[in-house]
Amino acid sequence: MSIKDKTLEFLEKNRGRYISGAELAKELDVSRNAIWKSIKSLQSEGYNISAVTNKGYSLSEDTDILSAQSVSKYIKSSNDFKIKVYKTIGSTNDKVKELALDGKEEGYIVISEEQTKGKGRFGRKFHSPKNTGIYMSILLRPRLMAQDSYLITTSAAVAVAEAIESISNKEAKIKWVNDIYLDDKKVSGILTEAALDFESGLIQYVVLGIGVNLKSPNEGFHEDIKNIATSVFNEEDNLPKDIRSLFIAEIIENFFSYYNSIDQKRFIDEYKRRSILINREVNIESNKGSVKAKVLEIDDLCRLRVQLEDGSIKELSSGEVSVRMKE
Ligand code: BT5
Repeated sequence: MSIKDKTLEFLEKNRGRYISGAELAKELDVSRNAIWKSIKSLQSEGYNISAVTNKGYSLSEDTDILSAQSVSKYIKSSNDFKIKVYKTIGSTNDKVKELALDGKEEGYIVISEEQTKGKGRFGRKFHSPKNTGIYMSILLRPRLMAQDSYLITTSAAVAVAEAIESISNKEAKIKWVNDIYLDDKKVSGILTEAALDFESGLIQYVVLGIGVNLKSPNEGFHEDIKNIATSVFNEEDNLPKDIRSLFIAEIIENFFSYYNSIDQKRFIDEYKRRSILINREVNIESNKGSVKAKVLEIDDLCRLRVQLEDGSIKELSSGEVSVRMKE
C-alpha cells in the first residue's frame, strides 16, 4: 500500500478527528514531509482534509468519496479482501472476470461509482447512474459443483435483503431468483456469472455482481425503468455521507458469513420467507415464449414450483426462465 493509501486509511478510521502530522508520521513510519505530500495529493483528488496549525489533519465527516479505505474501515471480519474502486467503468462484472482469467484469488472486489455498460441477465441492461447506487462485483472460487451454483445467487440475495433492512428498516423481499424488491418495486439485482471446469464438473470461478439503487437519480429513473424501479432511501432521509461505504461493507460481511459455510445452506429458509412470488400469478418467459402460471413454492434447491393453466406442475431452474409478475 502506498503512503497516500495508508494516510487515507488512517484518516478514514479517524474521520472528524484531528491527528497531528507527527502522530501520522510515527504511525505510518514515514517522514512528516511524506505525510504532507500525501495530504496534498488527497486534497487535489477532492478529499476535504483540513490542516490546522497545532492540531494537525482531519478528514471531514461529510466526505462522500468511495474508496477501498472508506469501505474497509467498516469491515470487521477477518477475510482478506482486495478492494478496488473506480470512478467509472463499463461493468464491474467484466473487470472481475478479467481478474479471474488472470489467475487472481478469491476476495477481489471491484466497486464503481457508475457503470456505462451495467449488465443484467440474458443480455439485459442494468442502469447504473453516477453516485446514486452501489455497483460491485466479487471474485469467488468456491468448491462447488456446477449444479450448486444457484447457492451463490440465493445467498447473495438474502445478504443484500438483510443489509437493506438493517440499514433502512424497510422490509426487503426477494423476487426469484435474483432481484430484491421494496414495496413491489425493484431496488436491487444480482448477476452471477460462472466458469466451469468441464472435466471435474467443478466451478472454476464465479463473478458475483450486485447492483443496488440507494438513492433515486436527481433526474429520476430512466424512462425504461421508472415504473418498476425504486431506491432504498428517499431524498428526505437524513443519511450519513458515507452511507455507500457502510452499506457495501454490510453486504460483504453478510454475504461472506453465509458463503464461508455455504454447504450448510443457512440462508435457504430466509430466502423462502422473503419470497415475493408465492401464491402470485406470473408470466414465465423463456426462449419458447411466455406462459401463465401460479407460483406454489420455492423448494430446497431454490427451484420455483409453479402450476400452469392446464393444471400441470413444473419446477423451474433459474438459468432457463425469467418470471414477470402480474399487477
Ligand atoms: C439484474 O438482471 O437485475 C442483474 C443486475 C446486476 C447488476 C450488477 S451491478 C454490478 C455488476 N456489474 C454488472 O454489469 N452487473 C452487475 P435482470 O434480473 O436481468 O434484470 C434486468 C432488468 O431490470 C432490466 O431489463 C430492467 O427492466 C430492470 N432494471 C435495469 N436497471 C435497473 C435498476 N437500476 N433498478 C431497477 N431495475 C432495473
